Amino acid sequence: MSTPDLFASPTPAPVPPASVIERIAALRAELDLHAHRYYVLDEPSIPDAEYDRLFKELQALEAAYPELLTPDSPTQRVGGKPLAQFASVRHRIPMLSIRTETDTEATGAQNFDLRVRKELALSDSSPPVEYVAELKFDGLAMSLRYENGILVQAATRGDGEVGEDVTQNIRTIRQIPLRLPADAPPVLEVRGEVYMRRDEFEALNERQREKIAQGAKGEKTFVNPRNAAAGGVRQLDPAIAAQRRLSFFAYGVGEITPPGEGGPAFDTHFELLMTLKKWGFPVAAQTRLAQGATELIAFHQTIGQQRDQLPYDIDGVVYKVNSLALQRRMGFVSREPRWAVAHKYPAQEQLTTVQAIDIQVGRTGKLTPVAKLAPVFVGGVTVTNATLHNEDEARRKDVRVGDTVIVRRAGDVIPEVVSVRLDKRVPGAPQFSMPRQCPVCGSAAVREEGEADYRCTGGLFCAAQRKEAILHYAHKRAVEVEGLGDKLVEQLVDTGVIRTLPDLYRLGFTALASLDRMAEKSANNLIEALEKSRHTTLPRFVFGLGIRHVGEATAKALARHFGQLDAIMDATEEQLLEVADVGPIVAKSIRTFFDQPHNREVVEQLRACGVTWEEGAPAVVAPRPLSGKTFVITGTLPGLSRDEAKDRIEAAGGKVAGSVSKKTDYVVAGAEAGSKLVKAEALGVAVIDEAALLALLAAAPG
Ligand code: 5U1
Repeated sequence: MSTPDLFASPTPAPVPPASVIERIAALRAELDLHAHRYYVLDEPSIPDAEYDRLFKELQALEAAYPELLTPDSPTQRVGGKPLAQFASVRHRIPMLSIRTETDTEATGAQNFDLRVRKELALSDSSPPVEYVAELKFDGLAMSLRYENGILVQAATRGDGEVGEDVTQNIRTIRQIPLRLPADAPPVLEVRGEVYMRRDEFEALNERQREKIAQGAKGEKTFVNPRNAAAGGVRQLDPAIAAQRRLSFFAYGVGEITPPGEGGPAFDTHFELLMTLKKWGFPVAAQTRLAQGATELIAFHQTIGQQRDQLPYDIDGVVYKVNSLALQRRMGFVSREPRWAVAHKYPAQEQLTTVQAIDIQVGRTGKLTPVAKLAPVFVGGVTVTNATLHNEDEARRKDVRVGDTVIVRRAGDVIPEVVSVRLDKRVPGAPQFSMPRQCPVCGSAAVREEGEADYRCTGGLFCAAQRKEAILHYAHKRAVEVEGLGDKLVEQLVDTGVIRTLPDLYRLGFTALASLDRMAEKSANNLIEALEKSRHTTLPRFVFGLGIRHVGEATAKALARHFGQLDAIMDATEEQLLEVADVGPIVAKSIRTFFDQPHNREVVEQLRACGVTWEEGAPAVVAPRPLSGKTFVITGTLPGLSRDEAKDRIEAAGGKVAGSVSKKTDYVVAGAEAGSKLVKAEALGVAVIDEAALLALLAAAPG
């Protein structure tokens, strides 16, 4: 009997062919190059699809030859497992902080230049000192350590001596090279700032607001990009950090191989920055050489004017003595170099008080609560309004009239209340609640399930929605009034020539011709187009009313089903649900629209103005197989997404509910069905799988 040889070496893995090794190297180099062009230079040179194709090819080769996988591969940015906690890192060269000049006027730059000149014992007749002027990013300081060209560690500043090892998260930042070119020194620590772009911050908060609106627990919005970036860097799970889409700018170095040991020799800070750029690090394009105080002041002013248009927050600019020899001569005091200063701009966050909470109605009927503020100078302008976004946000932040709040204004973004100083709240201040009526037209304001916003339902009548309603009505796929575009509607409404949709048909030549830039011919053309639009079709008219959720296809289905406008206007929700294209949300929206007397009145006036269409008999409708049946979907179905299953059930006349009760007819259960399945079994409700559902649906037309 032979025993297995426990110590025999395992079957050796096939040696990867040279062609594979070469291809992997070529793919990595090419992907690194394109990522650098895309993320750092903002100059993509291949389509995204081509990048994805190369990336997938590399992934496939690495999967086939795992022994060729290296941590610096572009496929390995989000590779690590969640950590229990961050390890401490002692900085080999401390991360200094920077002296701050809070005088936001030109004198701030002059003071620094005077100090430098004094420190260097320069006389009045000596030439200006050469500086490097940079941006002061509002993010968090980071040290990136490369050994033999590979990123081996990323550490936060911490107390300047000891920081936290956040390498896994920093690897997910596409702008940070995982590998450096061959001429980079054996040891290089790059110091810079991790930040979040404003558009990424807005998008992140929008996603957070949606999650909160849908009832997600433990989610919150972020106060500003800096906090969102700091939170991202300190995520224990790198997959979450990757979703934050952070960015990086380099502005200096820590430890670096000295020239005597094969490292590079730099004479100036500017030369150092340009070399970092050459090695693949993002360096802000605004970085400039500046001669003396005059050019520092000019830089401060120019960047101040550009500040709002920058895609990220800055809180000031930084001036540094350019000569490294002079920097060494000046040294530092209490962890701050004497050769550098941060010259601030007016803060982007300030304290003020809430005088009222008003409701603004947007062009599409969205109601937004807006805090009316005691005027406050923030981010360089005086702010008197700040958005509270929606009911959930206003409640979550619990902003009340009389509160002291922190307001933020950065860039072109609308000012925002970021938090309330609860310690300063006036006792008894009532909680904010969203009105149930549109403050502009008095129509009902409704919030649909799963949505964050309340909307005015007086679409045709509401002054706030007038322009949008007219444009929609005149659209070529709706009632079509040729030549009635954006600019003209703007002019007609702003000059008060038309106030409501029917006023369009009361327009006379004189009123039109009196408008700015309206030639006689154009006025005649518009009158002709309006005349033509009087003869329309029922689907076009229904679509033109701009009822929420009623697109062209639904309008056609309604017209086909009911034949006449009055029948649509008077239909109950149940009757509307009989229409092939109409589910509960759409039915409710139609019903609410026609329940507003103002909307009906506008329809009547349009008819009185001679807008006509051919009416027909209602279609003979075959009874739908799932009419009157209620379904609950639970778990993951093998072939249909939940939305698809829901759409198909509703199209067949059935209803889909969120929870199981005695009234439920069927529970459709997929993989990993949970408590709903248990409840269905307990209540004796029929449980079916996807196949059985498809069989029920097969009996449905279309
Ligand atoms: N641009 C820039 N920002 N920043 C921040 N340079 C710069 N340098 C810093 C800091 C804290 O510190 C060095 C002067 C040590």
